[in-house]
Amino acid sequence: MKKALVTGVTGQDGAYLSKLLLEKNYRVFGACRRTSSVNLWRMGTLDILSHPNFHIVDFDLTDASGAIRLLDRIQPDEVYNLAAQSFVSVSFDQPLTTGEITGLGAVNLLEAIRIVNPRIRFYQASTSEMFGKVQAVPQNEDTPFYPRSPYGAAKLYAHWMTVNYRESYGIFAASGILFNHESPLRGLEFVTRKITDAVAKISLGKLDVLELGNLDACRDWGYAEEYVDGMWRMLQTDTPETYVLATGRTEKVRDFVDMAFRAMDVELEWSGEGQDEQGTDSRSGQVRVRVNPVFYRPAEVDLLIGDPSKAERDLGWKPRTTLEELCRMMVEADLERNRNGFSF
Ligand code: NDP
Ligand code: GDR
Repeated sequence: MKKALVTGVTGQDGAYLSKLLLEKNYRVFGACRRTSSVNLWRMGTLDILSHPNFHIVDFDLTDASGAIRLLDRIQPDEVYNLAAQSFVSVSFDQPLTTGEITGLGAVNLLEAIRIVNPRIRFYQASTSEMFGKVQAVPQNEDTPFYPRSPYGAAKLYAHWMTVNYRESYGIFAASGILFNHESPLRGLEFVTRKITDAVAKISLGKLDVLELGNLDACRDWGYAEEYVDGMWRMLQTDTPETYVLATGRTEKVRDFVDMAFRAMDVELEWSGEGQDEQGTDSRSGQVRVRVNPVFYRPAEVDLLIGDPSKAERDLGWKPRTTLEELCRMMVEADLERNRNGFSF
């Protein structure tokens, strides 16, 4: 039976990946950092907490000696590093913490692998945020990087260190440059889930207006459950490489807002521009969406659209769920949660 260590297991991807690995008959060690409140709801939703092959282990990514001891104790075949301070907005307020966790944290694991057992395979959760300011469209594995946030810069450091450990020490270290991927398990701070949760609340009469920042940013949004399968595939090849996972379709934040309201049979009419823009329910005349400059970032990534053809060719990986299907799935999950009186 193969053993995998998954960092960031309390997050969206960690939960989906653990479920996938358990289905593939792995023994899965989910690494959690110590917090004062329990944060196991995603694993609970996917019903993996009581699985006999699933084990929660204590680990903070910033703890270098803890990484060595953990790998020595578990002796995993594969390590998936999904832990990060992953919210771009917060990285502007906490650049040093973000650098320590999101950047240096990956090197703690790479070093531990080098010291404990260089045959352990390593996956690094890299990101389209590394492309940042548009250098080419669509973006692929050869597109130059230009990160636009402390988060993007920290991830770029971790990405290059992954490549470096691959080339310097022959470690099987793969880097997945994943474009935005969403699901009903997405954190409420990210824009898609913020929108679908608000749309559910508005339709249940629990909220009047949704406030957002830049509506013109374009993102390539896919379905998280499909993307974790791509991560696994990257560690099953003969040679470690860098792969882009994306859908190849880009939409504006405003278009996702329209899509989510349409899932509730509400058509929005847009008026105004920039910070004065608002969306009105065409039937009731009520303002439902308003721009609030507080949600703008010091520097924005304007246009992300990925070219996943290398992953398609080498890994047989392909996105299947359309953005409309994904958006509807998220709205329906949020309706259900809000009807039951809670949303995480
Ligand atoms: P989440 O924000 O949902 O999860 C992040 C995870 O990292 C949480 O489990 C969190 O734990 C953990 N974490 C944070 N700091 C530490 C630390 N010091 N020690 C140990 N664990 C820590 O992210 P996603 O699941 O969406 O993303 C997974 C990874 O993929 C991240 O690295 C992200 O940056 C990257 N990525 C995500 C994309 C996306 O669209 N979702 C796209 C490209 C890359 P806790 O619950 O304790 O906070
Ligand atoms: P992103 O995701 O920064 O792409 O990073 P997020 O959903 O936070 O933002 C996407 C775009 O929406 C714009 N936006 C808003 N964003 C948020 N969060 N809240 C708002 O109110 C709002 N209004 C407009 C943003 O400005 C941005 O342009 C995500 C994370 O998962 C990263 O960890 C990951 O690496 C990348 O995706 C790929």
